[in-house]
Amino acid sequence: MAEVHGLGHSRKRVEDARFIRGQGNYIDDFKLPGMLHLDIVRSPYAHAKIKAIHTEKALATPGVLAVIDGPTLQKYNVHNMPTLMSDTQMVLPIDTVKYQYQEVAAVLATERYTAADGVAAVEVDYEPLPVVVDPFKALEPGAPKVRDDKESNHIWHWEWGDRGKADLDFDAAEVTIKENIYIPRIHVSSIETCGCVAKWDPANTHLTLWMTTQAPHAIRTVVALITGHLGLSEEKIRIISPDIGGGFGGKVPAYPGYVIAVAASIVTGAPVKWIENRTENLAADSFGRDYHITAELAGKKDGTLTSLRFKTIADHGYTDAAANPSKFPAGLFHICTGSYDFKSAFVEVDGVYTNKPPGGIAYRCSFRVTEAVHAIERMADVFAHEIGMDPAEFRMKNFIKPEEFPYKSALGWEYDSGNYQAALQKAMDMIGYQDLRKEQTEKRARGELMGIGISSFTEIVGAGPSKDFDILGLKMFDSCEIRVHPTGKAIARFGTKSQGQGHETTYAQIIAEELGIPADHIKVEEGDTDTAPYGLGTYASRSTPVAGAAAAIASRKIREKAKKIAAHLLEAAEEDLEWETGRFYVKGSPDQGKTIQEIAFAAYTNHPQGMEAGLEAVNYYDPPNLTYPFGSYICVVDIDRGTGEVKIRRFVAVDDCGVRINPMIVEGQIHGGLTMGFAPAMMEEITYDENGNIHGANFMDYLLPTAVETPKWELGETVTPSPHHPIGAKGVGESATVGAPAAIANAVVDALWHLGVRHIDIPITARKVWEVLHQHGATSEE
Ligand code: MCN
Ligand code: CUM
Repeated sequence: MAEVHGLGHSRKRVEDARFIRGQGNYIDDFKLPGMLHLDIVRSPYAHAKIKAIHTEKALATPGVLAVIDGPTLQKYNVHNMPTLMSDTQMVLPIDTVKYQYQEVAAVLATERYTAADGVAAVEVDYEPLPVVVDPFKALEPGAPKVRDDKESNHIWHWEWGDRGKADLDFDAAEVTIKENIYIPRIHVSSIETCGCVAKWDPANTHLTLWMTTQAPHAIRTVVALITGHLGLSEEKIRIISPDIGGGFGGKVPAYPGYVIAVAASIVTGAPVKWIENRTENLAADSFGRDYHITAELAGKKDGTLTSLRFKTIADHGYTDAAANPSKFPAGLFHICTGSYDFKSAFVEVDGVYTNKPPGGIAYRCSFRVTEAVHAIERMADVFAHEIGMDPAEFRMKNFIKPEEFPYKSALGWEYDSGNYQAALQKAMDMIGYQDLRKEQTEKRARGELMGIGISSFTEIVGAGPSKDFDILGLKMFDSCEIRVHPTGKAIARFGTKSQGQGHETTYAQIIAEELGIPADHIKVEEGDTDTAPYGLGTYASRSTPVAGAAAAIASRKIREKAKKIAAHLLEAAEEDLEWETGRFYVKGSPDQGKTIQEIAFAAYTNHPQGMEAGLEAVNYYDPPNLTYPFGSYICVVDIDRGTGEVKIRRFVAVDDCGVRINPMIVEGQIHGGLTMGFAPAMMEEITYDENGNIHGANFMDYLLPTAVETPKWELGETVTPSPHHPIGAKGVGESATVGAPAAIANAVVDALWHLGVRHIDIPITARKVWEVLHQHGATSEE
């Protein structure tokens, strides 16, 4: 039967969990008195029956206290948990495993190394079952069934748009193009892996759970809902997300390890720590992408686009654990009309079960937007080349025009604001586009391969609007609570959770701007559910659009009250007061005024009779719309005909995220984001053999770019404020990851189009390019 690779449970494996990082308050460093450690036995098979788990040797290992398996958890009915898409995920299996590296059992021990030794000593008898890893094969009649509890491997069908109208526009089109575009499975590689410390206090029946989560409140509610029957109600659960060392979406879902640690702490009464190593992180946690898209565009010979049809097969692994808003099983994939004015559009997506780990968005992308952007931006280039038009001119012709905003897209989104022409023009000026085209023509005549690729993307970030957005029923608003202390200093707490985005700086700046309290007098706190106001957390670049807005609104509420106090102190009517940053003064007599610090002191020492003392406010912000950041990226590549190596010579990125709160942080976000766009475009990919053995479960096989491979980024900006956001800001955290891959892929195909190449799937490795060159008889020897 299936040949499998050994999983190598060893001490070495535990040491691998540590990776270079800076100082901080990380789970990996947590030590509590009497703390126990968990390590996990994982399946070498992608699909197998568990016939027996032999624990004798493990239990005889000094320091090993217990081996926990599925049936143990079943007694408390916590062997399964709901996914964010209301599917079922095993915490530990009762009898069958569904993917390689799936949790089979957990070993509890006094030391981390002892737990690993215990794992190595557990023997499991498996009976391998037929495996299906290809989602197309999974849909064929007679394919091995991944889930016994489901009718078939088909999870759901979702469609959006007007099929009839799109079909008519395709029938009437002068030009139609069609490509198959695969966006491979990839995995985030945060500096810290996932982990937790669960501490059950039996005397007070109270659980504290320090965990690497991007959404602490949502986790608290979910834990309360699934453990309510055990008496663990929500006020007895405190989730604290300390420094989590990067999230990138991978720390949104709940993983079995968290649940097992909680169960183990409740049973033993001791604190229990679980932390993954690098391989577990890569092989078992939520993945990103894995979309097989058949994309079609229709238009006229003069380059006018008319219609779009995208059909997608989405590989979800063995359970649908996509971190999507409930209403949108394929996320916001229907932003795929991008920056262009289409008359009609129709998209359909089918979700499929396979013997792979679950997941379905996590990788710096707000709900399938990268897949949408990659497909439309690749297709825009194919269309332009097909009709012999310059790809920049083609984009300029089809862009939604600045005066058309707010713009209702063919798939129903209302884009808030944009000026796509300005961003592309700026990128073209920065890179010297016309000269590069001239150079390309000359080089082509000499047989040299040079390409220029453009990506003019539109993002969609900032969920809520709560009318359309919820996760497991929890509405996607977000929150800010500000308390101004008597001495004019303040603390501000948020329902979001920074993972390295610098919220401590930028939130303080928003409040400073609104209230005139210096930013370094404002303490920003997130991630502790006992103190922070309820919020849905940080992902999908929603913090600035939603919690950032809440910070501005809460500040303005404080200003309202401050005005009343100032009027009282100045013995003036409120209407006669003017605000300048940090101070109210009497109209016409600017020297008669009170600073926010004086007002704050009075709020506690001399507030008007009949008014509540104190100076604080909270806002739960439900955005009226999403924000639509955008940008134009241009990439120049040179390709070696001998080796197929692609060298990125230049990469210009012009981003527009509306008003920038902190330009340095925004640039940092774009630098990191571009590198995370470059990575899957050129290097990262997780594949499986037909038996479900993973290729890419360590950093020897899963290639991450370092400073050596990463190109030099050249940044530019335009500023088109969001009309509905209180300070005109849009999100930016993911834009560059979303926009970059298409620019790189377009540049490579642009270099090869004259040879007859229309499309290359990412990652664009030297080997792949060499093979393409060879197929077209175009390597240096041919
Ligand atoms: N910002 C700004 N002006 C704007 C927009 C944003 O100054 N107009 C600032 C913000 O105030 C914030 C930062 O830029 O400090 C990012 O803001 P935003 O776009 O609102 O995104 P979030 O804070 O919600 O961060 C989430 C986003 C996502 S979803 C992923 S994935 C990702 C990313 O951020 N993960 C990251 N960037 C990351 N950066 C680091 N270091 N680590 C991660 O895990
Ligand atoms: Cu989907 S990666 Mo970010 O949204 O945490």
